[in-house]
Amino acid sequence: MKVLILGGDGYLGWPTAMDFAAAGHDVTVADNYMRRIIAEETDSEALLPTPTLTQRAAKFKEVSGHDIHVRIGDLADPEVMMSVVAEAAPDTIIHYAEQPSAPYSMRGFKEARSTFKNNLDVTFNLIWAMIEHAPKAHMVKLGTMGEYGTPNIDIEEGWIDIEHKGRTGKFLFPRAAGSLYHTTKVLDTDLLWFYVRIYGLKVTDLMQGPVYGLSTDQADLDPALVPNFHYDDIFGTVVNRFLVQAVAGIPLTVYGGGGQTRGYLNLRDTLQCVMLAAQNPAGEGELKIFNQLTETFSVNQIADKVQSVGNQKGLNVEVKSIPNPRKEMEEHYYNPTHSGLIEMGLKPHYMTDDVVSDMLDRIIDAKDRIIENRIMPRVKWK
Ligand code: USQ
Repeated sequence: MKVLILGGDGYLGWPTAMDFAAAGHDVTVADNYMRRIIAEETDSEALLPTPTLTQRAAKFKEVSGHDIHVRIGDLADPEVMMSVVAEAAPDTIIHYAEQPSAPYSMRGFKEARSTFKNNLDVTFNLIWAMIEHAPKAHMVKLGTMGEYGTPNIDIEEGWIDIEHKGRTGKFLFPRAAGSLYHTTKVLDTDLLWFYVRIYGLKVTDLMQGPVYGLSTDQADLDPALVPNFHYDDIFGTVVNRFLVQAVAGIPLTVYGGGGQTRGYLNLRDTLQCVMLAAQNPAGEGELKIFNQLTETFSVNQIADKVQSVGNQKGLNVEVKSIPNPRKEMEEHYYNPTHSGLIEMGLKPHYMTDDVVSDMLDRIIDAKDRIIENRIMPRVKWK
């Protein structure tokens, strides 16, 4: 396949690029370094050094023999998007090119506006670039489980059959996101569904939960290929944050009651899911939706797991509830269906003690790089 990866510099984008290239696909990545710029502005740089995309692609070629073509440009600019899609002439387009931080999107007007503009503009430009230059291509779009929020009913995979006054119909599952970032993904889904219905585009929308991990087959080939591993309050996801806190000797920052439950997955499983989605494309005029997670945990369960494995390694891990900076339910029902990707062949890597222990070992090696004032939450939901 000719594969174009938008947002190829990200935590997921870069490992995905290596994974597809290693599998023999012809890979182009595009990115405007928005995350790097925000990380610098907010003092939220990743734990381990991440060379530029061009440098990482050169290192990957050296150690694996595979090429990754790099385009640096702002995909929110329609001309850039049109030229990237026209030149790459892709069979598959993987769309990660969004501002992914919920806290950043809630920081103030400037941050909300830039998240809204970037995320919606990139999706809209991509839709039109496909219509004009790649109408037969399949888009694999990264959505989020956060689109659904935490409803008091089971969460289906994207669609729900509703019976109303004796008649039935199939609709997008109701969405109620908890941050502006998550809301941009709800809007993306509606936009995609419109263009799928009316223009016959082929789209798979992957509703993914929080990801953890820093190891993949390709990333492990050289330290320069490591994914951007964030532990700060802006880009760090909860499991990665707790691992770093355990190593730094900072009590694990459980927000509020800690009953907040989400569907988690290992970075290795993100790669499998995206590959499976690419290999099983949606048909013309079809919007396929999968819930991309492998197991559900509450924040307290994650804290207990990191504490228990950390203590076995002599880290003396403490857990401390702090006031919740977010507006979210701290006790709630949560039961998402997630059988679609398993049926396509996903073989999950669960969060076992060994997996947690290996991640802690990697972080212990980088302990000197941890900057403690990046850990406490700096953004409150107003
Ligand atoms: N949390 C804590 N302590 C922390 C950090 C987070 O208790 O130190 C809690 C949060 O309040 C939340 C849960 O952990 O209830 C998950 O938070 P998170 O920061 O790991 O994840 P979130 O902000 O929801 O966003 C992340 C990614 C986002 C992706 C999303 C999937 O940044 O790009 O879309 O996970 S999901 O959460 O399913 O919407």
